[in-house]
Parts: sequence; C-alpha cells; structure tokens
Amino acid sequence: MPENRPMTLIEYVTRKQQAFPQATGAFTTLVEGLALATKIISREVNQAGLGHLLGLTGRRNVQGEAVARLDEFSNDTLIRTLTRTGVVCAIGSEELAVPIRLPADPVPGVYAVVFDPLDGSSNIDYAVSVGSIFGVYRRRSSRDQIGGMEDLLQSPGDLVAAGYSVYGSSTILVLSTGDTVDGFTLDPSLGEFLLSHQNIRVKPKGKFLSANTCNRGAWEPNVLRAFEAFEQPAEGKPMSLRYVGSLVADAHRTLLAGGMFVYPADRKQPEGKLRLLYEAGPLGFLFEKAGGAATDTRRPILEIVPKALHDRTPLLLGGTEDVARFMELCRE
Ligand code: FBP
Repeated sequence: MPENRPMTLIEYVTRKQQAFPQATGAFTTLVEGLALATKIISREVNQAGLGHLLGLTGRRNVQGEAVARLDEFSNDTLIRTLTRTGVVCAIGSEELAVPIRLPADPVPGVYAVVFDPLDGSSNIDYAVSVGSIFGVYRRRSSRDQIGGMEDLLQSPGDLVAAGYSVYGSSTILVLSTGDTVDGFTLDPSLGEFLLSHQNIRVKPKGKFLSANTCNRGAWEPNVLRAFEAFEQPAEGKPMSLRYVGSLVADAHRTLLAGGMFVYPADRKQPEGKLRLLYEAGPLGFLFEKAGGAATDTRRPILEIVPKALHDRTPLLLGGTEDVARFMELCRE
C-alpha cells in the first residue's frame, strides 16, 4: 500500500476523540460496531442476487410496509453488532414497533442508537442504491436502570453523532460527530473504510432538484408553487430533476453536488412520509453540520421534539440559499 494511504475511519475517529481528555473510547467502540455492521450489509447487498436475500419475508412492519429479506437481515445485523459493543443502552429501529432495551452487560451503555437498517426498500431487488441511516444520542436515563424510550425520544438537535452508508457503485459511510462531515469509502480488499471525502460542505445554491413529482397533485398549493419556481424559474437556468427513490441516495447526491431534496406532506400523508428519528433527523444533523439546511418546510428539523418512535415529518434538504428561497416562496 503506497505510503500516503488515506486514514481509516477508526484512525480518524480515534484521532478526533483524543481531543477530548474525558473520552473513554466508548464512542470509538460504537463507530467500530456501526462500521462492521455496514460492511456485512454491504457484502450481502452486493451479492443479494446470488444468495437468498432478495424478495419479501411475508411479514409487515410497524409502518404496515412489507418487510424485505434484506431489511430483516440488515436489522438483525445492526442489533447484534451494536449489542456486542457493550456501549449501547437502547436501540430504536424502523423495523421494530418498540425499542430494544439493553441491560448493563457488564457496564451500563452510554449511548442510544436509532436507525433505518435498509433505506430505499422499493429499490432493493433492482440493484439501485440503498443505504442505512443512523443517529446517536447520549443516554438520558440513569445508569442504574435499563435504557429505554426516554433515551431514544430526543430531538435531532440533541444528536451527538449521525451518519449513513450508501450501498451503490461503491459503499460510502458518511459520518459527523458534531464538527465536520466526512465520507469514507470501503476498500473491500482491505475491508477498511478509508477517508475519501474530508470536510464535506453543501453548496448554498445547487443544480439538482429531487422529489417524487407524481405526488405533486396532492401537495399544498404553496409548496407546489415553490417547487415550480425552481422547476421553471422566471429567469435563469432551471434545475435538473434527479430522483432515485432511495432517500439515502438522493440525500447523498444533494450533500455532495448541492441542490434540493423535498418530500413534502400531501393529502395522502398529511404528516409527511419520512420518519423523523431515523431518517430526517440524522440527515438534518449532517446537512446542518455541512453548512446546509434541513427543514420540514416550516421549521428546522433539528428543533422538532418527537412524541413517538415512528413519528413522520415532511423533509426539505439542501443548500442554505435554495432552502431559504423555497421556504420564502412557501410563505408567500
Ligand atoms: P424506507 O425504504 O426505509 O421505508 O424509506 C422510505 C423511502 O423508500 C425513502 O427511501 C424514499 O425517499 C421514499 O420512501 C420513496 O417514496 P416514494 O416511493 O413515495 O417516492
């Protein structure tokens, strides 16, 4: 390996943790667990057609959605790997109606983790990019009791870290521990995530517009007007439409290339489709840390306080100028 090889994910996180004299290493252990789980999921996603992991399990999850075999595999893999780290007290997953509460084994966990184990389920069987999204909170409940809902039902503004993995043309893990947002590409030959995108910044104005425009007929008139102002601007070049239908892939492109992703509320889903705690929240945290913006088309995602584990929300992600303009048009 040439001398100037990029830092590995764990080298990078360890170096950052050294800046905190009170750090115990628990966070690095957690990131190691998340990285291992996403490597295992990445391997299965890449070979899904060869194994037995395509198709549905025949079950429905708490959202009423048909559960894909890869959804189930990813969920089990993340739960097992995070439990084995010994630093987690509670887990909230898109696939589980109630949280997993972890006893002190051998010591109380200090973090609570929420995740969407495999986002983009409508694309899983067609080799289109999918991903895993996760958010990390500091434990709130006292350590002499078992962790639970109290540790998970926290505002995205209280996240201490968040990230996602995209399983696409390459597998990339994007992570923020509250300061910079960095991307790490999996080198399968080494089995290591290597630093490939350091200090990602979202352009204030971008060229891509992303939404499921088939829903436009059910959008609120002010949201439709705002969207069309970007689609057919009175002056200047229109944006280009890009929509994968996997939130993690659409968000990743928007984070790197700029522009806007919007999944508004509509008459079918008046509270929005996407989930606050393990989809909009972690992505909102990343966009804000990368100098972008994340709102529910009315207020910042980071200010929303969840009432339940599977709360839904409208979502608007993008550069600060584009998002501010969209919000302004919504208010007109
Ligand atoms: P899950 O796949 O994790 O359920 O996430 C929901 C999702 O698939 C997002 O990834 C995506 O942005 C959206 O739904 C697509 O919705 P639609 O099919 O209505 O465009």
